[in-house]
Amino acid sequence: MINIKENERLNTLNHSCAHLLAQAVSHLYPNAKFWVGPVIEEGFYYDIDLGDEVIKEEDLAKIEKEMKKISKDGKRIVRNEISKAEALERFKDDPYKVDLISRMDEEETTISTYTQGDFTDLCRGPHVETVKELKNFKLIKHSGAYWKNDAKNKMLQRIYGVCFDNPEDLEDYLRELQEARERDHRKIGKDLDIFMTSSLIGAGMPLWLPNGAVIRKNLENYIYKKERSLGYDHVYTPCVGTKQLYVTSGHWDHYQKNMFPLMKVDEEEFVLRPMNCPHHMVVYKNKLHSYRDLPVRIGEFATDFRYEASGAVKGLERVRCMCQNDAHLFVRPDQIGEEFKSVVNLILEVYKDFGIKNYKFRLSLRDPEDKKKYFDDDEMWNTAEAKLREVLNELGVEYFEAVGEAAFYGPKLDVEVKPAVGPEVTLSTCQLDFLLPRRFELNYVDSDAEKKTPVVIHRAIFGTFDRFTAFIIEETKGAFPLWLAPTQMVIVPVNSEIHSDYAYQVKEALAKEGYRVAVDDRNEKLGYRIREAQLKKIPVQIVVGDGEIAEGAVNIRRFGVQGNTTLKLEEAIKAFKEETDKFTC
Ligand code: TSB
Ligand code: ZN
Repeated sequence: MINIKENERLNTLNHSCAHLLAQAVSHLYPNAKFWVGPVIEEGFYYDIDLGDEVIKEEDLAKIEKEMKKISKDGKRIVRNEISKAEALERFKDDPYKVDLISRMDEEETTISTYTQGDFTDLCRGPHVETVKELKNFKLIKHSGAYWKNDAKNKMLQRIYGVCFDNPEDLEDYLRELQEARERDHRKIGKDLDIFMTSSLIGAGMPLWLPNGAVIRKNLENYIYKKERSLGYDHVYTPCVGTKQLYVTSGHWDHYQKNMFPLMKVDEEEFVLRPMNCPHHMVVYKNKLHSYRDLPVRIGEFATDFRYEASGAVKGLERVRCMCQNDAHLFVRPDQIGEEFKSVVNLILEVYKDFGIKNYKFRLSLRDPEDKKKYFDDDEMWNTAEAKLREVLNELGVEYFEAVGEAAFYGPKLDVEVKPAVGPEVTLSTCQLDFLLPRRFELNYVDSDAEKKTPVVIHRAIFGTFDRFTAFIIEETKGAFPLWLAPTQMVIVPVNSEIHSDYAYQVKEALAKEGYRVAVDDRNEKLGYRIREAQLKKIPVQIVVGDGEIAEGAVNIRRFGVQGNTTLKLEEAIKAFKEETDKFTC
């Protein structure tokens, strides 16, 4: 979908349309007060204080109608420049504008306002010439939004919209938007009973329902098998740690704003862990290590808790309670390149297995100016960043660099993907760290019998099971591959009375091989039952009738594939196993 914010013309158009929206709202709600109305990737929004009024779905049509009326009227949009003092005087009755003006740069001697008919707003511009140009718009949705994104502040009404130059572009965009909404993992997750949320549990704390749990378990098995074959050892560690643990790791100083607050138990202070690295450092330290033992690879499917703003949490994609597919690799300095390469190759292999094609590698580097955010050791940063670049170039992997996006302990390679709705997110990550092993005083005995400090590579291939599942739901639109689908096959006897026994025999044979199979022997028409299985996106539908019984066979239809094939039951099982064994354990 087009990024409206980054297209100059559409940016101006949408910005102007935000003013048109505000003007219409000012007509319909005379007490309305306006906060900000920025352009975003998907169009624009305006945050409005309507006192106690809450915008409802049906209000949007009413506001759109008023916008159309103003647009037809065709007033010019006039820019004026006034001094900061004048602006403060002019808007003195509007606390929101006073707040904005007061925070403007002292050097900003002139402030611009834009007026169209009876409506004036503060704005840097630019805008279109007349409101007549604002014809092809649509108000998309509304929500509550805390003033300045702070839950302690008043809840404002946010109205979203979008505007184009011509009706065709608007129509195309709305169609794409509809498709994206259909693909949204929150919708599919609900329709297919994958996960739920409950205010009683809390924002950002999704519950994985049985169907979701099957997917997750299979993802765990899949990656566990791969990691075992690469020499990883898996551990289980608690999802709390003492405050001291996180003081030692440096998270307490650098990551506290992302952490849940302290808990006091007796005289000890604990935190819910936001990351597992400190625990894994302690595991490494439990044993003496020789240079010959390295790399030591400690993996865990580990639950973490992070503070995410309530407005930022999103389905399974951005949660407050997550499970990382985490590992910390303890390597000698001379092993960094090989091990980093092995992680990148694992990422590439996994993405290939899942058919993920649209992703970008991002090499996140520190901002050398930002001494507060990053551990201060120029040599460490320069060496680490150079090493990662070197390996990426050697592998011929395409990537872009992002300054100021590194973790506080080192540079990292992230994989960025675009969800159906909303901005890009990171899935996989691989991070180099020279700091944590020093903080925990880790060592290994080198070939010269000297104690040396290992380097740590943090890596999460799926990122979290939560985010990866969200992404896979959107990639597949809920039509999961056979090995991953919650219900893999449904057996439909042609006639429930006559063919059910055989259907259950087939089910038993498949279940014995580990497949998740259901029988649909309801007293409904065959076509209806097949259609319903298709609607549920079940990968395999098996029809059995007289012919199949006589031959010991099954008639197979695949989701999204035209036609069907008949195979002997043993042959069918062999074919299914060939397809799924690679992914299962
Ligand atoms: C890889 N210490 C490292 C670890 O060893 C670490 O925690 N890295 S992280 O902060 O980047 O998190 C790992 C992955 O978790 C990210 O790449 C991202 O895919 C996922 N993730 C981060 N925050 C959230 C969240 N709020 N909801 C869901 N997944 C998240
Ligand atoms: Zn880590």
